Amino acid sequence: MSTKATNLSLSRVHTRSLELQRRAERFFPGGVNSPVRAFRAVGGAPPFVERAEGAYVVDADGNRYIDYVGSWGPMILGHAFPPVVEVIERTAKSSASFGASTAAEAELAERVIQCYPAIEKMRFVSSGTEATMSAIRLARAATGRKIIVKFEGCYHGHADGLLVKAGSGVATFGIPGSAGVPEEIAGLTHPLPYNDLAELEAAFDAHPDEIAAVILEPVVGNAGCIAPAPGFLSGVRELTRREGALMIVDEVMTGFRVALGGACELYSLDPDLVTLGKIVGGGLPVGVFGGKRKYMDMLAPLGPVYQAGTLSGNPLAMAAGLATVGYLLEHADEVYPKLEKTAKAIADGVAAEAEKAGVALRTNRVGSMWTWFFTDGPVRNYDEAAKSDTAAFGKFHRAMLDRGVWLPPSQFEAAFLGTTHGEAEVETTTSAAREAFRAT
Ligand code: KE4
Repeated sequence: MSTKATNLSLSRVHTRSLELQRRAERFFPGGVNSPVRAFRAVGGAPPFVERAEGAYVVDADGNRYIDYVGSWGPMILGHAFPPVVEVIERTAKSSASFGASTAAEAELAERVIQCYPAIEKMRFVSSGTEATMSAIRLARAATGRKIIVKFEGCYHGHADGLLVKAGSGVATFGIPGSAGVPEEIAGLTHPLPYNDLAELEAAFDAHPDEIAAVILEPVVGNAGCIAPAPGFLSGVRELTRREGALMIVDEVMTGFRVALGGACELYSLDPDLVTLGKIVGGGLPVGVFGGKRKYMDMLAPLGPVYQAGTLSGNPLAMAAGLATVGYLLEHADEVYPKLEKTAKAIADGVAAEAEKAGVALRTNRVGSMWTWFFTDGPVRNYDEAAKSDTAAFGKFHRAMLDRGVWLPPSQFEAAFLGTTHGEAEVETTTSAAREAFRAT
């Protein structure tokens, strides 16, 4: 597949994707295995992807797109990164899974801990949801407390207690939480406004010795991208330490993304527990929860907190993660400056086109994750993000898709790019935006 800039043709056919969507709807609710893929927030039928390479995906009708979803974060080195492809092919020849320990688990763990000094011990799981769910259980066991504080618009996966005022698909569909979560469970989760330390302090005052943990996205991606206000993260650390609650930093999205050591490196954080996912698996299902040894050693078989997983530490996933994290470790000095340069050019380039077209757009970006909010005000928390004109975003999304640019299909998601995005993609994306703003 050539990597030359994609054409801006509007005559995109989606016949095959429509057929596949109709068939998929016979098997899966909404025809999808994860709600946000249904494109409900932006309208139109979702293209079905057939293959991808580098910065490009190709759909079932042969249409090419510059990809800014990147599997929702994992594809930081581009699709079909040759070392990842090669190691998966090679590893698969020795079987895909044993249900027994392998050397590869410790090899990847060593590299994760090299990037995350806050992690003294860890455990692999198969998704970000499992990682955060397990970290919460550990925090409750370690403190003997029940209440969990999260922040509105943050999404930490779909474990019952974390679907309260969550972001991502929950925000996309405008639902306060999820049906099926008993109020006895939802009531133990207290959602607060992001970037508001006074509200957090008030929560601790109202619930002395009752809050087990505060879990947060250190850079929000699931309300769209929202950066921490200066002092917010250190304030959370100070308050949790003072009040005997654990600080759980959910880096499933930001880990290895905003820096090699994620937000922990970028903001010099020392949390009690960290969760990881996405990039750490190189596109295969991997989640991590880890942190201080005194908490992690409470896990079975050493301690009383049970947690397990059939495919935890899966050999293929370990191999893909090792190839990805190993490459990032070795080439960080060139990878992260390149990502920063390209992301800045794209985010600012589109914002400039919006300004020329008189479209109200607010760009929030941290490294190579960003969101264009269709609003003229600042976006520092979920309430402000929710003021965005989601209809305008939907029109923009479709106009960009028709011009070969695949953005995350929701105003309340972050866009991502990888090391294979370059000047050609900056040019095409900016030109497509110029036309899209004119057309919508
Ligand atoms: P998974 O269970 O989807 O692997 O991870 C849950 C999760 C936990 N924490 C953070 C900060 C996350 O961003 C996620 C998952 N992110 C979404 C995208 N916003 C996954 C995409 C989807 O749900 O299809």
